[in-house]
Amino acid sequence: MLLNDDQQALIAGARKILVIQAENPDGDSLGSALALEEIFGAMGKTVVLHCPVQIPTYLRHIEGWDRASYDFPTDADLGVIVDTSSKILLSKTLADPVAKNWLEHRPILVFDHHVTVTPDLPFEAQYIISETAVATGELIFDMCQETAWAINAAAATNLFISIMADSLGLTTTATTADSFFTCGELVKLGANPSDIDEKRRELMKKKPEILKYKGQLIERIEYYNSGRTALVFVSFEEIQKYSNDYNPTMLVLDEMRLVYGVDVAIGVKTYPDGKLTGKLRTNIPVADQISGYFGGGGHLFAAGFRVYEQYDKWLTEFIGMMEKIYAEYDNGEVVAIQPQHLDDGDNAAITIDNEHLGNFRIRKGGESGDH
Ligand SMILES: [Mn+2]
Repeated sequence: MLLNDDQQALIAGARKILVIQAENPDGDSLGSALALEEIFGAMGKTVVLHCPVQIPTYLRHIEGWDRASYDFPTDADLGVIVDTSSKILLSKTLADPVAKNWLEHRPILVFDHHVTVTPDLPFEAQYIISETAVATGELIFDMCQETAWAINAAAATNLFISIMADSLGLTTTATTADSFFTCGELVKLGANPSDIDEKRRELMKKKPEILKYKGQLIERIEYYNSGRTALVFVSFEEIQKYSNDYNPTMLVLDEMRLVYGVDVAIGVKTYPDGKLTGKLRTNIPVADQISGYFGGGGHLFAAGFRVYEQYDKWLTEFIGMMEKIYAEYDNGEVVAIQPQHLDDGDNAAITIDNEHLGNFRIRKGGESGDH
């Protein structure tokens, strides 16, 4: 059984349940939280959704995203954390003494999947972690099957969204036949894939001037390190002009990674106060290492940082550092675990062998980049 008798009794006996997402909300965590809102709600419970950060714009096609709130009500009698088992991703919530105290004194269930690091929440919690589910949404579906919890059309839609998000449309290596089966069942229960994708595409639409600007950015992409590094620079004037409509770097960054020979794509922005931010997408597992050098953080294939440095000076340092990183990578000196998905919202447990990082300055816990 996924949930033992005690855990089922905890849920059955709860009057009000607080569903908690970590500070890297993605389609899986949001879909799972909204699905639990429906599932527990149908059992007659009051369900409240907490997320310590704003739901990113790209997820706002998901109906109900705005119900995830910064608020941390303390009158719930059970907490359910979705899609994370690590304290680092709950640091914002834990920084609030009231929330921390609540978490330390209430029963907490954690629903998660594919965790390759040891769960380390600094309070008592019962972990229900699937080794096989491609998404927390798939685990929740399996729980529903076991416990005969009803899945209404809204819950089916949200679970479908969560599985599609983490499996990148059922294409990642962690996707199984069961993931496909689950999605089929969810469609039977009322998830409408074309309707879901139509809403997503509607949200992705851009103004004509943004597409024109994208063309300019593509023309300005620079290649360094024998074509292995693709870089695009965005000035503050452009940030002011366009970023309300679209994050300039995200217009081209993923496509820069899809160029023959490119291992590392970076978008760099500068600000009048001397701040410089870098957003990284890579094809080799070094993004975290690069951002770490500049005091940032992130994951193996997606990371970000911010520094206060003059652009030309920074660029020289960056290109030189990339030479070293490529040399080390080519020598097999970087040891990495394959992540389960690649977007910024990735909470896949990722480790890099620090012994092999050589002279690089690793300053963890910094900014994980702009959005
Ligand atoms: Mn997930």
